[in-house]
Amino acid sequence: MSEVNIDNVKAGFEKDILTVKDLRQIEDIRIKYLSRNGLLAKLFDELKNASPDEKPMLGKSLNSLRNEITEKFVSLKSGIESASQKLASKIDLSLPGVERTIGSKHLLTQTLDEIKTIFKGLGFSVFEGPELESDYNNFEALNFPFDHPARDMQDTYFINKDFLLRTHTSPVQIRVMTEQKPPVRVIMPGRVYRNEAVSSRSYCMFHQVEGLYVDTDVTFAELKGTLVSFARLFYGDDFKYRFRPSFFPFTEPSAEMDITCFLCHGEGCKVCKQTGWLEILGCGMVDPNVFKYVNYDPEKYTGYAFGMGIERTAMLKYGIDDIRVFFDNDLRFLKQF
Ligand code: 2U9
Repeated sequence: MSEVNIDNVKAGFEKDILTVKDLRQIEDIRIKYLSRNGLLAKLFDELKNASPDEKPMLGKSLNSLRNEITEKFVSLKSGIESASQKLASKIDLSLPGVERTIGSKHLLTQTLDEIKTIFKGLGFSVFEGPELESDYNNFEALNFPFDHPARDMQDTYFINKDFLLRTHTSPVQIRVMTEQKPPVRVIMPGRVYRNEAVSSRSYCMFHQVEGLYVDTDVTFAELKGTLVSFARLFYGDDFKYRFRPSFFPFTEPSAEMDITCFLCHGEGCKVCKQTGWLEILGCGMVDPNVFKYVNYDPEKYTGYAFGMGIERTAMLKYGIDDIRVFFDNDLRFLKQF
């Protein structure tokens, strides 16, 4: 035994008591230093081996270390005991618990979830792509002419000459077709950006979900069947529908799908602007030019595509008349859904 051991035990004890927080840790300290097999007992045991010259001095040092450790231990223990008694007396176990408010999914997420579930049931898988896109994927490969107005800074947020914030989710279709050979049957949901004046009808950022099916012998009749099935599952059975001819650079022929207004049932009201019809989505057969950009043989494959705005879809279904409410974070709106 040597003075060093006494010093080590003393230093170890001083360090250990700094982190003690509760009665369980206090008991650990007692066992480590003061119990029958503790460090102090070990030091006393080793006293036997000391030389007769050293013994009296070492015995004295050990006794004073034991007294010091015991005193500090007792005062630390009583301090912790009285602190925990005080805390216990402050807690009123008869009080009712604090009620936690539980959040819910944003209406846009709920709407998108519903759309995804329906299309998954119709055999589509879900694919997502980046919001920052190349001009090539967003415009060029989608058959947009170089002088198309959407390519103007007025309508598109350009990052530089070659990159931009995507204006639709259609570039994801280009990515899917570049990576996979037909058959492909996918929907692509996501955020898109347009440099437009903010109003009750338009916002600089919104969400779309687009769909694409490419295989041999895909027809417009299949496009109609799929979209009517979707509309029946999403909007219910009580409507008539029509497909109106339209134009998109990436589809030919193109159409817009209308259903009879579910507020006035086709009679004419404020929501359908007295027309009796609501436009719910755009669609068409993929333009063969687009297939050339992704190395699909336009002689072998045909495909259909469609797209809808998620805000617009939710607005139609729930009779919301201002797109800005989706982004205001006003709980009076959000809590209704
Ligand atoms: C590829 C080929 C075809 C996607 C399509 C629409 C029609 C459409 C609008 C609905 C409202 C966008 O949110 S909105 O402003 N979209 O009407 N989208 S066909 O067609 C594609 C896409 C990619 C390669």
